[in-house]
Amino acid sequence: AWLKHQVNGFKDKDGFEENVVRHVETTLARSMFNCDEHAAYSACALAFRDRLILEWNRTQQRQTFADSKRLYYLSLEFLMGRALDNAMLNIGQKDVAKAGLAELGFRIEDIIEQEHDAALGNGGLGRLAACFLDSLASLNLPAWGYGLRYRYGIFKQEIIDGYQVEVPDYWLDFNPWEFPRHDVTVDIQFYGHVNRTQGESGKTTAHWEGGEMVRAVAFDVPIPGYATTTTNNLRLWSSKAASGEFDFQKFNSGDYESSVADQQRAETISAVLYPNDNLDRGKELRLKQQYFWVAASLYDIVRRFKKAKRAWSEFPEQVAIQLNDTHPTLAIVELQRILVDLEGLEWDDAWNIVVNTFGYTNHTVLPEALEKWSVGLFQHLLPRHLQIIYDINLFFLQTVERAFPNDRELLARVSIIEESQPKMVRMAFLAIVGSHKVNGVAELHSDLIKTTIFKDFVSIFGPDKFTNVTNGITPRRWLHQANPRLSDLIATKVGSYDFLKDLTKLNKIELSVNDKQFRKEWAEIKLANKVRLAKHIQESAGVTVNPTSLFDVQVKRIHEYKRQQLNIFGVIHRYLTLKAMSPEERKKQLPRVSIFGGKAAPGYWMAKQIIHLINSVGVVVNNDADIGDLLKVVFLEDYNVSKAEIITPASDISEHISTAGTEASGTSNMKFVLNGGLIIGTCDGANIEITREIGENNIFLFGNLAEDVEDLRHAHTYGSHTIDPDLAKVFATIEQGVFGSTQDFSGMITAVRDHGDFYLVSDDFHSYIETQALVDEAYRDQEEWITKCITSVSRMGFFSSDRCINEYAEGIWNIEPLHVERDA
Ligand code: 26W
Repeated sequence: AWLKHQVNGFKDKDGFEENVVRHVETTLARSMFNCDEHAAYSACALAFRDRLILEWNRTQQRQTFADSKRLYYLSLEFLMGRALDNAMLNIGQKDVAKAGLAELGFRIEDIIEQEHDAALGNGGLGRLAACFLDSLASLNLPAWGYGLRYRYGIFKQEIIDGYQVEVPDYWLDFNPWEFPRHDVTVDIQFYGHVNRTQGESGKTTAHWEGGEMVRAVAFDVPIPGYATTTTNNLRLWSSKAASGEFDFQKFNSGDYESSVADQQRAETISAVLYPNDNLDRGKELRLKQQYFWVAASLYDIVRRFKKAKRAWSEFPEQVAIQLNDTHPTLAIVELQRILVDLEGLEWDDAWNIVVNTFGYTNHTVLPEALEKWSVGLFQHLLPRHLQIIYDINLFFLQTVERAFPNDRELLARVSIIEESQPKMVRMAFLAIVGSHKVNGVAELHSDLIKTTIFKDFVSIFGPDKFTNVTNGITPRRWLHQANPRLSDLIATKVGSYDFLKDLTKLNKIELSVNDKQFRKEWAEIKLANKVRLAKHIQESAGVTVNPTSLFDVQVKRIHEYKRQQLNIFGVIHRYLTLKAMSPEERKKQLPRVSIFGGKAAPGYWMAKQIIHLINSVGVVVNNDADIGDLLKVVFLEDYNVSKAEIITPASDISEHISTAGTEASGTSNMKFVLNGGLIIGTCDGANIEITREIGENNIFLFGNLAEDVEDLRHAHTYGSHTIDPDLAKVFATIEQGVFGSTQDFSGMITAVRDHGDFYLVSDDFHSYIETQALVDEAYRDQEEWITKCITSVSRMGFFSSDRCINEYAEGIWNIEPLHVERDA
């Protein structure tokens, strides 16, 4: 059955080698004698790309012929990581490549290492989009991703003297995975003004005129499904000057420089990914990026729909568009504009189509992350869109008024236009009004949006419009690719690799939980993964760690709500406790390595202080002869997808310790447990469902609950606020200068002690320390620990992104898989 759905790959290793050699000699114009590892990677990638593009073509033909409903996933971020390993595994030819490369004198691991990560995303939201693409293709669902082809993805992080330094990530030098489509272009309008004309019927039509044009050029990235021929498409738009805009007049009259400047200004739109995660800065260029990408994508989608010559009313039966957070919300307005202004539909008919087409996923409740754009900026950049937003709002408020007469406060609360100084467009409200379904990304989060930020909309639209789809991760990349030995071991117990297609099959390994040989191999694999990470730590951070220590990992974007400060304060407490012990007592302690990683937004001062403190603590602790192996503190530079593939399988315990109610879901929590690590966490996001699935004996939960957060914050502000005594000692130590400059870390301390402790660091400190002690105790009993790990993995089936995508497909998109049979 597997073979039937296999990509038409290389016949054997000789066939593969032939292709590689041909690419080295022709595409790369080098000789095999002069082929280094990077050239070998390039040729290998090109050889696989050739196979993929043939399947890509067939998939597109099949989908066009079937003429069934398609999903378009609009995301400003796709955090793809590397493509080669994933392509080889998904089409089932890694062994062929390994043998072929060996004959050519290369180790496949070294070749895979040559690839630059495609890092077109910040964190959770971007990586989720990438997992979704893998699942959509693997489930044979007709779907396209649409995004921006940034010239610079997320910055590269360097740690210099303990501080984060940002370096641009120029990754497009050579990217074999994209196909430029110079024939697929759309000219996108900005600025200008609106004119109205009256037709014979008396109907007025709006015309958006003047302004300037920027050209969008499509770049296609093939997305291979696992063990299927389906190869979907990710279309990324790149900006350049529209031909009329590159001023040949200027050029010819010798004003060469300014004509080049125009060109560069157009290219600026897709130049750089905004490095803020969960913070809206309201920059004009960001709004330009959003419209540029949304308008090009919609033009493309509408063009494809029109080819089939159906009635407009059938649009929502052919097209589903999912908005990955509010970043693409303008798509709602743009489709309404196309239908009313350009296609001449009546407002209500058009609006019906729009609402039935869109779904909106919310990924955060943090108020500072909710997008708002000033009315003035809109008026300037997109004058017609602003008018349409005002009309959408007017009709919406009229229906609210009819249902809730005389509730003026309600109208003000739910208005898409915030009547502030200056007036603002609330994008989340627009997204809700313009979609037929709104979903959160974990149960608690979906409940919270219904009872807090979107409460009024639940009364207006009814509860059915709001739903939950708990996030998931692709087991292909996050188990099979990142942890091949564990995947192989699991396969021996499941009887096949079917669990990679249906992750609930993992439950079969629970039958082997007492199998001695199985447990032994399990432990060996974890240790080997830790040895590999220890080597990486040595090479990148220069710290020697003992792989038999407990590896404690917190890797994610640095943010106060994620509470890396709680973790490092806890580490300092551990250090003080160890220092206070007699040498005999110390010998009884369990060695631990605290591993941190993650980027801070360049303008996020507090997050940068946290990084600096972690590094400063590391310098002191790692060089303290009293401590030795008992405690090491490591900050891993430049955390990204490919580093996550090394770190995740090597963790014993990972930290998911956000203030309850702030982390919408988290997805790395799922990755760590799937790789046989346990977690310490708060009752937040998907931690709660992970607990439900794996059992509360297999997770270390601590801290206050989401329902109590508001009262605690209130008490900090209006009552007396006493700091936990152990935490106070930690603060005193920092303030004595034990970790260097006291001034540098004062902001972290005062935030907790003097400024209301918004993230409840002190409130949760004691519970955190106690729970960490339980972790130590549990780890001492290795047999019991391994039982917990195996049991947990066996119960993680629910967290596959395949399950998650199936829920979207049935509950929101109403799309079906397209069956593929290869005619050999
Ligand atoms: C406008 C600035 C901005 C940029 C990015 C605001 C918000 C974002 C993202 C929505 C932040 C984000 O990545 N959220 C994360 O989404 C993941 C996938 O659903 C969740 O697992 C994380 O809990 C959530 O923080």
